[in-house]
Amino acid sequence: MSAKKTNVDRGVTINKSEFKAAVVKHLHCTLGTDENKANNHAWWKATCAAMQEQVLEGLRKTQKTHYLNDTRAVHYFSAEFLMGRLLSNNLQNFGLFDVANAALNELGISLSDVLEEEPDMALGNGGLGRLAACFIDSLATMELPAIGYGIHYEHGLFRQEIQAGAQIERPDSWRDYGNPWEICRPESIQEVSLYGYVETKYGENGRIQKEWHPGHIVKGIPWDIPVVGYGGKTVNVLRLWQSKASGYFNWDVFNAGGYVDAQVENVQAETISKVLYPNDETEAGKELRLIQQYFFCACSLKDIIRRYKRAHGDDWSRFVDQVVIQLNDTHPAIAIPELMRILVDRAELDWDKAWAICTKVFAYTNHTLLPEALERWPARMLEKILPRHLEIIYEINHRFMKEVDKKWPGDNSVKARLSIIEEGPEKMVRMGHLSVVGSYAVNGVAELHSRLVKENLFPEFDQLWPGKLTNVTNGITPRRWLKTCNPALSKLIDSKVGDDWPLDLKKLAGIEKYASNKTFQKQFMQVKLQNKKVLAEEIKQSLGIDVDTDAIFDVQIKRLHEYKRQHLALLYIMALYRRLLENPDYDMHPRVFIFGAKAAPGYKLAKDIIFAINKVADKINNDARVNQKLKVAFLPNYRVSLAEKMIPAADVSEQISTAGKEASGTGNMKLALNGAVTIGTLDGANIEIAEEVGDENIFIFGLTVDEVKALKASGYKPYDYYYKNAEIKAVLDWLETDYFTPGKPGALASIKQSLLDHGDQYLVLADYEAYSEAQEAVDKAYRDKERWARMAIINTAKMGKFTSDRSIKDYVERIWKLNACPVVKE
Ligand code: 7GP
Repeated sequence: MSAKKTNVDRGVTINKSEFKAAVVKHLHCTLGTDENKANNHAWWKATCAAMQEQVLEGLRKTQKTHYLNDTRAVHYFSAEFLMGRLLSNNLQNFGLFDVANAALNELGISLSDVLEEEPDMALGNGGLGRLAACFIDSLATMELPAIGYGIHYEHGLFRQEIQAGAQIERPDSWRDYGNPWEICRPESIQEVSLYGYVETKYGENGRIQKEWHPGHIVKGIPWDIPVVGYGGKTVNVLRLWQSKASGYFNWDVFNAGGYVDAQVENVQAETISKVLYPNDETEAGKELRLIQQYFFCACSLKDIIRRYKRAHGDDWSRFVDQVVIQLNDTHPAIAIPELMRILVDRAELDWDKAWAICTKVFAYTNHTLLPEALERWPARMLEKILPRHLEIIYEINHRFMKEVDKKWPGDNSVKARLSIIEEGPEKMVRMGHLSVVGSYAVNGVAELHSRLVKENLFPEFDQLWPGKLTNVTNGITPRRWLKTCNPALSKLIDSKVGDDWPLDLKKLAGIEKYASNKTFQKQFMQVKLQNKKVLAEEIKQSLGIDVDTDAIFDVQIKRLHEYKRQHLALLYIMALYRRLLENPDYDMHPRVFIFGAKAAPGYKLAKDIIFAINKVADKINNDARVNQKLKVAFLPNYRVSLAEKMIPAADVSEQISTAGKEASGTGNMKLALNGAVTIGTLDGANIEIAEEVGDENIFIFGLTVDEVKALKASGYKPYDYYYKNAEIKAVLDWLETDYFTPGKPGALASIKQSLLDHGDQYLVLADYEAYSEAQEAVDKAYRDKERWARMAIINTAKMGKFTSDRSIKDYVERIWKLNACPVVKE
C-alpha cells in the first residue's frame, strides 16, 4: 500500500504485514486458537491484543517522559466515564485503521464485523460521563499530563430491552469475557477506611489531635485503561478502582464451619464497585453511593500523594504546583475534606496551611441546575460512615461562616443560604456549597448555564469571591464523533481542507465556501443518504420497521427526562397523525421520528413516556393510511455505539428542552457536526450553536429563560392552552382513550395528567404551538433540496468551536495552568 499524503504527525507506524503477523500471533499465543477455529469474538480479541502492543509502548514512553519532567498534571475525578468502544477509536487515533482493515481483509475477516464484537464500556449515565470521556481524549491528544480517576464498576449502565412497549432493565456485563484494554496494577493497591469513631487526643504543647479508628477497611485495586491521543504520541491513563475486602478471607470463621459467614465481609466490600447507579439528574441519596464516592476519592488521593512523595518526600510546599484536581460535579466533593484530613491529621500541618493547599488544588464543574440533582447528604449518614469528615466539614463551615459575617455582618439569612449545612428537620450537607467553598475555580458548561449558576444557584458566592465562578463551554471529540463514526464525510472533508481538521476543528470552516456548490452539495447529501441507508438497515434489523431513506430522519437521542421534553415531540407526532387522518392529502414531506433514550429505573413518568412513544409508534407504523408519510422508531438500548450509527444519519436534531434546564447538551454538537440541522430552544449550548451557524441555519423556537420565569411568576395555567388550542386538546384526550392501547384505556393517561393536573412543570403546552410552527418551517426547508444541503454543510462547517480540544484549552489557560509535555522519541 502506498503511503497516503497526510498532515498528521504519527507516534508509530507499522505496516500491513506486521499488523497481520501480530494479529495471528495473538490468535495463536494469547488466545490459544487458530484461523480455522476463531470466531469474530476471537478475532476481535486478537486485533485488540495486536493494537495493545502499540498502546502499551506509547504508555510506557509517556509515563517515562512525565516522570523525568516531573510535570504538573490534572487529575480528573469523575464517578462516570462513558467510554463506549475502544478498538476503532484506538485504531483511528494511531492512524492504523486502514492498515488493520487491509490486514484483516487478507485474513478473510471483516474489520467492521470484528468491531461489532466489542461491548460498550458504559460506566456512565449520560452527558456528564460522556463529557469526561471526550475530555480525556483531548487531554491525550494535546499531550497534556493528565489522569482520569473513577470506579471500576462490574456492571455499567443497564441494558435496555423493550417488551410490549415498556422498558425492561437488564444487567450490563461488559467484562464477562474479559476486557483486552485494561491492566491490573496490584503494586498500587490502596486501603480505604470506613465507619468507626474519632478519638480526641492532646499532643505535646496542647495541640489537639484527632484519630479516626475505622470500623472497616477495604482495598482498592487499580485497573488502568490506556487513553490514546490522536496521532498516537501521548498515551495517558484512566485509572479505575475496584473494591475488595482487605482480609480476603476469614480463616477463623471458615475453620469453625461458618462457610457463608466467612464470605460476608468480602461480599460487602465488593459491593462498593459492583454497580453504577442508573440515575441521571436525580440524587440517589443512598449510603452505598456515598461510600462509592468516598472509596474512589480516597484511593485516588492516596495514589496522587504516593506519586508526589516519590519525587518530593514530605515537603508539601510544591504540592499545589504539581497537582490540580478537577471535580466532575459534586460526586467527588468528599475529596475536599479527605485531603484536609490527610494534611491535618496525618501530615500534621496546621489548619490554615492545609486549607491554603486544599483551596489551590480543587476546581469544580457544575453540570445541572435541577434542584433534584443537587447532592445533599444527611449529616447523620456522614457521621456514621465518615465521622472524621463530618467534623472537618463543620470546621470548614464554621470558618467560612466567619468570612460571610465579615462581608455581611449580622445577616443571618445570607448565612443560612450560603452555609454548607442546611438546617431543617434533618441536617443536610450541601455538596455543591462544599465544592464552591473548597475550590479555587467553579465553572458551568455553557454561557447561559454559567450565568444562571452565578445568578440563581450560588448568587452571593459570586459577590464574595468575584471571578471564582466562570464558564467553560462543553465540547466533543471530533475524532470519535466525526472521523471515526462518519468515515465517508471525513474523506469528503479531507479532500477539501486536508486531513488535519481532527486536530484543528476550525479548519472545517474551509468547506463553507462550497456550501452552495452543486457538486459538493450532491456529494455531501450522498454521504448523508448512505448513512441513512445504514441506519435504515439497523432499524429494520432491530424493530422490523421499513423506513424510507427519502424521508426526513428526525432524531432525538438523550436520557429520558421531562425537562428534555421527548413528550413535546410525541404530542407533535400525534398531531401529525391526526392531521393525516383528517386530511389524507395533508401536505408534508415524509418523516421518520427516531428516538433513543433510557429512563432511570425508578422514574415512573419517564418510563411512561417511553411506553407511550412505543405504543403510538406501533399504531402509526401499522396504519396504511399514514405510514407512507409518517413513521416512528424507538431504538432500544441507546448507548455510545448506537449513537455512532444514528448521528451520521440524522437530518434533524431535536434539542427541545425547557429554556434554562439543559446545562449545555453535547448531542446537539455531535449532530450538527455531522450535518444535522437543529430544531431547538434557546437553552444550553444551543444558543452558542445558533451564534456559530447563524439564525438562518437553525430552527429556534419557544420561550426564553426570561419568558419562562415571567410566565411562571404570573401563574402558568396549562388548562388555558388545552382549551384554547383544539389540537392540543384532541391529542391529550386521545392519550386517555384505548386507541393506542387496545382494551386498556387510560394506559397513557399519566402523561396527560402531568401536563394538566400536575402543572406542566416544564411548559410543554406553552411551547407546543411554537414547536409545531418550527417543525413546519423544517418541513418547508427540507423540500428545497439546495437550501437544505447548504444548511447542512454550514452546520458542519461552523462546529469548530465545539471541539473538546477548545474546552480543554480553556480549562488549561484559565483554570489548570498546565503545560503540554510532548513525548520524546526514543
Ligand atoms: C449533563 C447535563 O444535563 C448536560 O446538559 C451537559 O451537557 C452534560 O452534563 C455535560 O456537561 N448532566 C449530567 O449528565 C448529570 O448527570 C447531574 O447531571 C449531576
